[in-house]
Amino acid sequence: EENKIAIKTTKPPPKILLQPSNPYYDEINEVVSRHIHRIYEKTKGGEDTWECIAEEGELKVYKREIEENGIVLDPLKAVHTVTGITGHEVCHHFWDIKVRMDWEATLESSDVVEWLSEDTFICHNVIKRVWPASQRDAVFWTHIRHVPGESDEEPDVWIVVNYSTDHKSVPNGKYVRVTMNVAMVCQTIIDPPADGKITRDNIRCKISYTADVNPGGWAPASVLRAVYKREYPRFLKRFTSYVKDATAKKEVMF
Ligand code: 18C
Repeated sequence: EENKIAIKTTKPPPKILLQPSNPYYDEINEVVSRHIHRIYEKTKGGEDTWECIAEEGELKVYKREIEENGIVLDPLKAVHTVTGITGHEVCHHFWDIKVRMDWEATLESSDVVEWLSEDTFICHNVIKRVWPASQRDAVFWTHIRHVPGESDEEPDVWIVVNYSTDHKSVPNGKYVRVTMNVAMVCQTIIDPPADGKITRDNIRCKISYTADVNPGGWAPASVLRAVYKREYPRFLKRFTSYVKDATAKKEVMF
């Protein structure tokens, strides 16, 4: 109930990007830079430490099995290339909570807890219950950013990071609290046509999605791994086709 009140009294987004005076500023910058650097690290041979759990066309989903005190912490990463959409469009739809429930299949609810700036807010996700485990929730800041390419040859980057935090208006206790560090990192590739008129056919988005999730309390490892193996590829397919549909008839948002 406390949560409902917090949501009703949430102020509209401030029309200003994240400022150095914001108490989250340093943490957000640090976490975002780590994710951005990761895409430039072309680790040779690194792939064999990742196990491919799904491959379908351009989509590849990998995991690494890690358990700590019986809790599954498997880091997950996925790469995908999708034609007809830009990184800005992918990130916008991943970040915008107004459309989240249109593509999220594993949530019961998702609400804004507090706006920090135009590009950042704290939200509360209640995740659907998976039998026989207890129901989970998550509180995290979500931040969207456009970053210039590292060099002249590198395309610009659009990124969204969802990173767990605490908030007084969503006390821990009703559900088992999941923690996460999730990033959607995108680069747009344009193959200009001979006539110079760029349409959606000439655009590709290279997506790298990573999820480090701690399920909180105990959950049966075999069930959890089976749910992840089914849900992450499903999410990536469903979400990217959602973005394609949502943008198809609109002007390209570069
Ligand atoms: O990144 C995604 N969504 C973001 C915006 O909402 C956000 C959310 C991340 C969710 C992290 C995953 C939470 C896992 C919770 C563990 C649950 C324990 C269950 C115990 C099982 C024994 O960053 C997209 C996220 C895509 C999610 C893929 C995996 C999530 C599995 C969650 C289980 C819910 C299953 C619901 C089954 C019903 C399906 C119709």
